[in-house]
Amino acid sequence: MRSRRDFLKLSALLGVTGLFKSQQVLAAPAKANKPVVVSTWEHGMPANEAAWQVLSKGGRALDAVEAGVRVPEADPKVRTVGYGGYPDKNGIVTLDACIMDENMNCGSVAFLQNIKHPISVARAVMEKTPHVMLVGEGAKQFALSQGFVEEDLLTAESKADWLAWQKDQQLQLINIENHDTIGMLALDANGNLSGACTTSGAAYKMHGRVGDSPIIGAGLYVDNEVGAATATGMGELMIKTVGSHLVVELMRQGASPEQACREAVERIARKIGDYAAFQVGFLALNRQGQYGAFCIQPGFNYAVRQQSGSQLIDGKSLLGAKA
Ligand code: SD4
Repeated sequence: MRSRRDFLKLSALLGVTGLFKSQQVLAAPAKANKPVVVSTWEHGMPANEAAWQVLSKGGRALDAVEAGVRVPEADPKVRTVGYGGYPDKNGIVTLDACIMDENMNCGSVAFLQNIKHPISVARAVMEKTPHVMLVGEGAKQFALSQGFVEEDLLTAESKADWLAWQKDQQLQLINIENHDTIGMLALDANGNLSGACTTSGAAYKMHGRVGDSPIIGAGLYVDNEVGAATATGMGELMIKTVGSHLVVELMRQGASPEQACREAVERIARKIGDYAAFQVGFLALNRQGQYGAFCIQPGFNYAVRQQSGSQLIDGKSLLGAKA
């Protein structure tokens, strides 16, 4: 067995004691801004309030993000999350969601139909199965076995829009007029991070299409030593760049949340030729409770709730005046 002296000698040889120290600073910030919750788009405002109910009482970030994103999931006026979300090209609402906690536990559902709260099914996958991801009919069967009920999620408004769209069958690409996924990140009073992401995906997508939102690393990533990130917009671009994981790794290397989001957007712009035709927005929160965002097109905003109150902030963008 190695003695403490051997360990110290080895550490000195490798020059790693400094590294350990800097990781400790990241893992246990003395004066973090906590609790705090951030989420994508204007519908993040009421969602954050639900999360704040948990966080302000000293509750766990995981419970906060689940409670938060359930608000737009249940709101038929939010047309790209949960109940009332735009259907796919066949007129079927299919939902994607994932959740991740401070211990690297995560759960995900994709292509889920007729269940209003995919985020809670994702949490059940995380907590009650040995798996990370369930899809389609299997995910639904699992949800039913857990007491979730089957519901029709296609509202009269979404059905009418789909029927109108069917006349010209123009595939809607995700741009600034057509997006709304909610990604939410929270840091609780104990200094722990969690995140959740839930969506009905791209409107009138191909039947069976799954975006980034249920893919751990693409639509959401949490590393309690560093920070958390989530994404909204054209999911194919986030999958190709494993965008949310990239943002967290950039923060690990010292980037601020906004710098990390910007670098991830610039990576997309460097690698993907037609990036300017799409919207992508990243939102990040680090272990110190600092947050930031960056997107391709102007128009992306995010909601913040902390002790000092709530705010809706315009994200800086690559193609906008604020870049
Ligand atoms: C997707 N990223 O399915 C989702 C859609 C989205 O804001 O974010 N809309 O590609």
